[in-house]
Amino acid sequence: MVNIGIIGVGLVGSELISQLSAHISQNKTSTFKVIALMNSTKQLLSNSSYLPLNLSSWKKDLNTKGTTSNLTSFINYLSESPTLSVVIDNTSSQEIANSYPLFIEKGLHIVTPNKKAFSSDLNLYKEIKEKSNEKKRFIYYESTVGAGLPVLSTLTDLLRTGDKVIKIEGIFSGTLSYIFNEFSKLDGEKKKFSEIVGIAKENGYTEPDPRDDLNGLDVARKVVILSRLVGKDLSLDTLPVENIVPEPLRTLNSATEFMASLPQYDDHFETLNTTANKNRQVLRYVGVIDPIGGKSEVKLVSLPYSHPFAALKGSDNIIAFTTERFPSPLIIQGAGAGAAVTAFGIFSDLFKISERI
Ligand code: NHO
Repeated sequence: MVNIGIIGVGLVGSELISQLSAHISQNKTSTFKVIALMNSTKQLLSNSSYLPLNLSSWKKDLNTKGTTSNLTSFINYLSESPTLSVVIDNTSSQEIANSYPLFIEKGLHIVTPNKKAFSSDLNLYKEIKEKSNEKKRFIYYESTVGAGLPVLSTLTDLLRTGDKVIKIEGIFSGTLSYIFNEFSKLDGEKKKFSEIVGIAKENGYTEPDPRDDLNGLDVARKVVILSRLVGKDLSLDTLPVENIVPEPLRTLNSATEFMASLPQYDDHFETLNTTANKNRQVLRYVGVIDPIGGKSEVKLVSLPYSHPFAALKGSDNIIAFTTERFPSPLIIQGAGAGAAVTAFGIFSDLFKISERI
């Protein structure tokens, strides 16, 4: 049996519980057992026999029977379980990420879509990698890049079989993919930049404040994660990142003020787009990992209409690996945002761990 504790039961965590619940009810031989849940205010632990929680009433049970969240007691409960346990961190909390070395010390395996541990302090990253090797504990974080797309697993396979990565380029943000796929095209209906950002926000594709997408930090974190996996000590503070939020709008107090002021900059974005279109090019927001030249960066670029990134649709991600074995790049493309595909990535990581322990 694999005992599972889930920290973070928001959009992604709730979807993961639905996918787990469906799997467990359809597979009599399933080895997964959810024994503990936690959000920022409450936690629900099973009893001392580590019986599975009832996944059809978890929301109500967490609210009515849950006790005040306490990370120490949650982790101790999991680590004292008679079978090996996996903790799934579905938060975006730096505090939880900082505790991964402790989780590993306590004998837990980790699965997470939380980018913080792998893209913040380099020392934390190194400590986690060293401790997990030393203690033989697995830490899988496929969903941090490209949601459920097999990006990290593909890169890991290329590297461990001896391939040499020359460059990785991609459109890593579902939100920015949507915005530029809609805004920058050669044919079809043309909309204003602010209008498209507004539609993306209304449909829930953006962060509550779209500046958190347009500032490039989310893409930068993904570039740092991939660079570190390739073996480069890249950090957010040394990576060049093009923040496309117009400078005067960066200090506005609220998302509402930002959205109200964005139309003043429609002409700026329109000029960029028209210049690109004149050369039969389109605008795309890309991340580049350049382990050899050391020129990793995140930026808005103009790409020829024939480029694979130019034909992207909706909020899809695309990642191109150029390596010694794949001089014509190996390309991974597909839905890279949303709870269903993110939870799928987490769930498949869970399967990988369960097959190895
Ligand atoms: P929510 O809905 O805010 O839920 C967070 C949960 O964590 C809540 O239950 C909260 O109470 C709990 N929590 C927070 N701090 C806590 C603490 N200290 N202790 C205990 N519990 C705590 O967040 P989401 O949306 O469910 O996201 C969860 C994680 O998945 C985050 O790390 C996020 O970055 C990551 N993630 C989410 C998505 C998504 O679809 N929402 C994606 C990828 C990764 O592919 C997705 C995507 O859209 C990517 C991106 N926006 C793009 O490409 O454009």
